Amino acid sequence: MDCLFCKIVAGEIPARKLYEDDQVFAFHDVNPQAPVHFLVIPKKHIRTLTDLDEGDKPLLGHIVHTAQRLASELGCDEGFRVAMNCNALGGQTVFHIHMHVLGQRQMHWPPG
Ligand code: D5M
Repeated sequence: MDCLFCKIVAGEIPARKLYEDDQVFAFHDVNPQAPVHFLVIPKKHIRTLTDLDEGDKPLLGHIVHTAQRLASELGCDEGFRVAMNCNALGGQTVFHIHMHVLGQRQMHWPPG
């Protein structure tokens, strides 16, 4: 499959890995928008949030829990932001769902 993030999971493209288990993979974003900026992705290829089905609910919970745990490990307990961009209008550029986690700077609202 021609998917950048599937290739990262498979080890075909290098990434600065933070965590991996049987379901998820977490790595630093190559273009960080904050002092801490990492991505948590499912190992399973899901193109975008509109492709989720009922059976993906536990996986999404695991992604959120992994994001929170790693944010805490990276010193972000004072505050951090999670974001998932969905489809082109939502700003998604890599079509394998991913949760951005940003921290260690003041966040603002609304995002651009
Ligand atoms: O975000 C896609 C994100 O993926 C964006 O912040 C850059 C990041 N990215 C792209 N290629 C890589 C590699 N090779 N390693 C790490 N991070 C990467 P989106 O929400 O789709 O706009």
